[in-house]
Amino acid sequence: GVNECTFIAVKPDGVQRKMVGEIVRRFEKKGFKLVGLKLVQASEDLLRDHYWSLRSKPFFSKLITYMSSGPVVAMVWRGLDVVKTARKMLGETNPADSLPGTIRGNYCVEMGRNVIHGSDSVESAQKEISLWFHQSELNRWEDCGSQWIYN
Ligand code: DAT
Ligand code: MG
Repeated sequence: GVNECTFIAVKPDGVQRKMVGEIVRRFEKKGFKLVGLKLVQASEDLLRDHYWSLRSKPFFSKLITYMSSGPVVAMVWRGLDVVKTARKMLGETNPADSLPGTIRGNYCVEMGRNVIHGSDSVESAQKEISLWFHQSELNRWEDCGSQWIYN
């Protein structure tokens, strides 16, 4: 629904490559509402919790090293079907399979440096938001543009 939220993170390579502005711009211009944003150096413990479902994969330890190699920009975005739509905006997990126009399709080439994270379901979004943000860090501001985005 309209009140759905998703967790988006610009990964360390995206921060290093100065892609934060471009990524925020895309979500803003789409019509989604920013409800949380911070620059964080994630601990390995946090990242292991975040990627818990992938713990038995062969690339897991490399993934944790990559994700803890520098700060990430953690965000919460809200809007109609934002979880699914954000995944479309990101592209596929493998940048090589991502269509041009998507973030991964436009700006990266390898799975191990794919620039951005987005929750894959409403349930994982809720888990990830509570893992990365305190309730007090989420801002319920009134968006004066919402009447021009929703009818
Ligand atoms: P996504 O980030 O598209 O949700 P995922 O949750 O399956 O993908 O995996 C998390 C991250 O792990 C992904 O962004 C990049 C990395 N990854 C996934 N599959 C991989 C693989 N086969 N080899 C190397 N890295 C992989
Ligand atoms: Mg995932």
